[in-house]
Amino acid sequence: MTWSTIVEPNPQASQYRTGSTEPRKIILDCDPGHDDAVALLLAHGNPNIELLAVTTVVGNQTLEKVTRNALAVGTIAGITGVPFAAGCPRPLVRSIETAPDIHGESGMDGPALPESTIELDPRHAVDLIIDTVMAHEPGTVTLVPTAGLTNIAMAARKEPRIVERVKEVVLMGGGYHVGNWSAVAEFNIIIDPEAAHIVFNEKWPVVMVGLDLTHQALATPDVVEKIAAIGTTPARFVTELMDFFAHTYKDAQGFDYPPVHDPCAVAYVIDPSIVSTRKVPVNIELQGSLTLGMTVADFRAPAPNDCHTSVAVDLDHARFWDLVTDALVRIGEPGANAKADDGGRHQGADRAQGNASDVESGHSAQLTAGGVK
Ligand SMILES: [Ca+2]
Repeated sequence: MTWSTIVEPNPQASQYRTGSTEPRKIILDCDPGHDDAVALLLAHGNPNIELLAVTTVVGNQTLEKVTRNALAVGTIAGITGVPFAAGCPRPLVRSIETAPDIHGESGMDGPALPESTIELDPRHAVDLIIDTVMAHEPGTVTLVPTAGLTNIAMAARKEPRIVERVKEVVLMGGGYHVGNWSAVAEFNIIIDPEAAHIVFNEKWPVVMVGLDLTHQALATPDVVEKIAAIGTTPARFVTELMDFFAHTYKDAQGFDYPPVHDPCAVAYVIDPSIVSTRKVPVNIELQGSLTLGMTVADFRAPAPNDCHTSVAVDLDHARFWDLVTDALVRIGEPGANAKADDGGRHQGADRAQGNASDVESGHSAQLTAGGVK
């Protein structure tokens, strides 16, 4: 990998999805969260995604903390004109369960976080989701939940018409052969299994980007080096996130390199050839004393014709990380919107500042290595 391929937008990563030149409209429902932060940066920085809204829900940490973190990431990325709204402060039925062993007490420990320059939308996230879906043409909005499914389930119950209007739900959660919060259950599902049950049983297309897939999305040293070489504030933020994430994943789950789950769902929306899937019925275990929250996938026979669920199987690791680095290059140095607590800006960040306006004006394809070299 040469230096120029590190810092130039990757042409392959920028290819539009087959058969469509329109960016995919998404709502990112998240609980930042180290990997949620990368998902948000990928969604913002990729030209094939139109980010309609960012909503938060209790998960990795309390609603208050993950909402603050989401606003901080949006500030670092220089996101403007996208509503951010806070949603449900607890699961539908269960008590709150957070993940400080993985994400720290703040929910996004590691980097210093800036004061947010983004004002929170006054609407509840559930209402923002409903308003956004209903305001767009049917079949044009994709929901991308990367957290517990409380907000999405509530939205489907409050306004059932969204179910037939949503293009698909591409969620990070579950796993058909592996768990992480129990032997068979994944965190986002087990923290609110009733909500997951609602989401998986509504008849919208559901793509489950689970641990089987996301455990392939390891932030290996070569990946982190490429991101560090970009030299901007957002890129440095990601390397600091990955540094913390690597330590907790090593200590808590024995990973040599951390799996960066959430951006895999965004990557699927950008280019499904990076994330292969298989159609299979999936349902959520709600009664099992050992298996609560298990995403039970029935692989016994060819999927029935009315099967509306599929699971992610294989990740193209290189192209996935190319998408992430490409998005960071395009984001460039948001400048005034990213005053980090440390007060000091990386030299490369200053040199990259010219790129941000190109991205804003939609001419991101003109970005060259000169901006950051
Ligand atoms: Ca998450």
